[in-house]
Amino acid sequence: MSSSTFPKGFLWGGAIAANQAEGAYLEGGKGLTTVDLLPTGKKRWEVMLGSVDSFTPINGQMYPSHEAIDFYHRYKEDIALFAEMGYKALRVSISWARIFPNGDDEKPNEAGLQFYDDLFAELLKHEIEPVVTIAHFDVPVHLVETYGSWRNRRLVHFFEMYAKTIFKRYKNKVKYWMTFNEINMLLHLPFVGAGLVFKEGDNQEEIKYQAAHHQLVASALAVKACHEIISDAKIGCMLAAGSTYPYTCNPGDVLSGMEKDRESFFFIDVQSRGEYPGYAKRFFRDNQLTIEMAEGDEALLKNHTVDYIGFSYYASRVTSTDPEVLKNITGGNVFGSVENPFLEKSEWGWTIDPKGFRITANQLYDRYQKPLFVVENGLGAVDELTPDGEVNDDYRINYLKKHLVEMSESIKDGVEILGYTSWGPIDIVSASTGEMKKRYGYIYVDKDNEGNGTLKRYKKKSFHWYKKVIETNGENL
Ligand code: BGP
Repeated sequence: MSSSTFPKGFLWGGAIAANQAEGAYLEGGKGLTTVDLLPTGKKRWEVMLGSVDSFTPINGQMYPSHEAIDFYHRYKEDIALFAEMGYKALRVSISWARIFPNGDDEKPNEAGLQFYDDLFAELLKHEIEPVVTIAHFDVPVHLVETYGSWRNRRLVHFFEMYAKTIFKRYKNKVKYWMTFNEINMLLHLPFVGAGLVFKEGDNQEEIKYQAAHHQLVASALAVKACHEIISDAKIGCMLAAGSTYPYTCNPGDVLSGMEKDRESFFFIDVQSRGEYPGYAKRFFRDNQLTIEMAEGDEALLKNHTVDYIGFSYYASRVTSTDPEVLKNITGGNVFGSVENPFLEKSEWGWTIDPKGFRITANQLYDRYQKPLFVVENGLGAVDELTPDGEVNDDYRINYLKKHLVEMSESIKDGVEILGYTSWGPIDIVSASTGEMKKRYGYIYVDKDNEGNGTLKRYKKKSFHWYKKVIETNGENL
């Protein structure tokens, strides 16, 4: 019997985020978070870009994260389905505002702590490892309104307090942690990545990199605390990854591709190598950005680097120096990528590039020489539930199969990968659109964009396919 490429103990599973799955947005003592203020439609993008400094009144309006798919009440049923698929791991995030409703509370909210205690216990009952994201785009609104969110250094202290609280509470249950989800998203969607709301006259670039510095320091403090409190834990960073291809072999395009990748690598260079790279210092100089750093920050960053590199992969990117080429930027992506004429796209215009997955994994491993963890990958698509409750999502099986083949090629290349938690193992709210229509799951949830539906769960065709993949440890893809 041919042995599988995937190592024994490979962490097969799925990934969700509190704000996209839980619902119960004000239940159990939870405070409002930034994501609770995101409507659907055009306004969503304006808010995500940090360009809206007043929010439509929240009470009485139902926003996508308010109910989501009610995972808060249904997690036992959903975890039983994940266990039926044979999951070894489930990536979830803790909602900061369930633990500290205002973010700067003197004491944590016990009901919030208890909820995740029960959730992790349920996972462990099914022998599923919790893989926990400490911050997945949801900042307590009070921290935005009172301190200006991550532009304010006070956030470092509040985050450290939050991280230490959950490490102490869950140290016997959770051994895999990561700090900020897609930390590089801060540059592109500043409200989503860091709760930033810009005012008239703000130097937005400087505020974004100052907020980034605060998050990088907070991340290092969390790494330090995690190693002190949970000696056998692994704590990582998390990057929205995807290698950038030059549109032509014109050296200008190649240089542009390198610089585009460095926009994202900057965060991981600091979190994994422990210092600001020279190109970042040049960028600050060339753009007259003054980043305030406190005494001791450099030593902190140097001494508390991450154990692994977590990343999401959805697509590769393309850049060019030709203004004509730059005119056809693909829709729906924040990285300003131009169309790749060699590749297909999803219904939301996201490039589909399985080989890019192997390129990206090799590039990250070559750069950091630390274990990788694929904590997001998947296909958002419009699924059709037939009258007899079937969803024949061969297109999703096809997408995932091709990506898993390339991931196995990466492992054959010598890339060490801890696990693969595909994004949205169950249909949840889409981050960019706030809609249910963009479905990723192996499990269909009966809820539409308007919030109608029974919330009933249905196993899609891909449910049975992925179950087999896990059963055979990826042997017959
Ligand atoms: C990443 C986020 C996830 C998830 C994913 C898919 O940026 O980390 O939260 O949403 O994108 O994106 P979308 O839901 O917009 O299709």
